[in-house]
Amino acid sequence: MTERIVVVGAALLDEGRLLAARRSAPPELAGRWELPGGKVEPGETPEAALERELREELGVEAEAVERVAGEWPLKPPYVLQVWTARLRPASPDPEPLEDHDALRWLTSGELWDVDWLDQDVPAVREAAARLGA
Ligand code: 9L3
Ligand code: MG
Repeated sequence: MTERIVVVGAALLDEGRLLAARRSAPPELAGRWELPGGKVEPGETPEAALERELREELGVEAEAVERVAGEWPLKPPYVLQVWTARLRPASPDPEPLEDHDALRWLTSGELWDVDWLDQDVPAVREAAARLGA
């Protein structure tokens, strides 16, 4: 079985800050912080998946902006890819609707104040370059 399934994560940027989301499930990931997102469904583009996941998880209308170079292994067969994203002008503010129990907008100086999932650390480091960090 060599098929890989892409999980998209969003580096959602607003006013020079990056959104971090604290997972509430599953138990082994609960309490750790991530770039919100989820699995790309068959026939879906990664950008569309990202926008759908952000709508479902956070209630926002977001737009994928650009791919962050790199790809990071998750539990097989999953791999993590990251896009920067921004809120569309009329978007509601993000709220933790499902899968998360807290959100934080981090400035570049606060980026490492949260306990990121190990898998997300290299992606956050890359995305941080977009914050001027
Ligand atoms: N995952 C890791 N980092 C992320 C995301 C969005 C997801 N930034 C991992 C957690 C799960 C799997 O990928 O094991 C699928 O994610 P989800 O559909 O449970 O969000
Ligand atoms: Mg998710």
